[in-house]
Amino acid sequence: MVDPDCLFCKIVKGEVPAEIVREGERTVAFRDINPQAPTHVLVIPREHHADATAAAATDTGLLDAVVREAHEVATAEDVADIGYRIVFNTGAGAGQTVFHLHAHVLGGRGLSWPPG
Ligand code: DGP
Repeated sequence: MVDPDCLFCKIVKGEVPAEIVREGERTVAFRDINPQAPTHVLVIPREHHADATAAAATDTGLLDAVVREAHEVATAEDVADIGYRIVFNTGAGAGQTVFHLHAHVLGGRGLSWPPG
């Protein structure tokens, strides 16, 4: 499914430009427009799902594909060995602003815990 009004669906279709780092059968990975770490890549499914909860309810294999791709991105960016973070902001209360499922892949600097 595609939502014609969704920003990330438009990136998948090439209607909105993005710095794409990897493309797979089910996923697209591109650099975040407002990076919070030296590596800050978003991994999204080609299909539109509002968030992780929605994706899990309809297609659990999709979350697996997104997480595996996030790891591939971290490896390609050379941050997998030192440690990186995969974040799914899920819901406005958790800071989600774009309602197309996306994994933030963050690395290349020390990452403190707990997150804000
Ligand atoms: P979240 O707050 O978890 O929904 O993260 C959305 C992220 O999407 C945020 O870190 C900024 C990024 N973003 C928003 N608009 C664009 C865009 O047009 N292009 C790219 N590359 N990233 C975007």
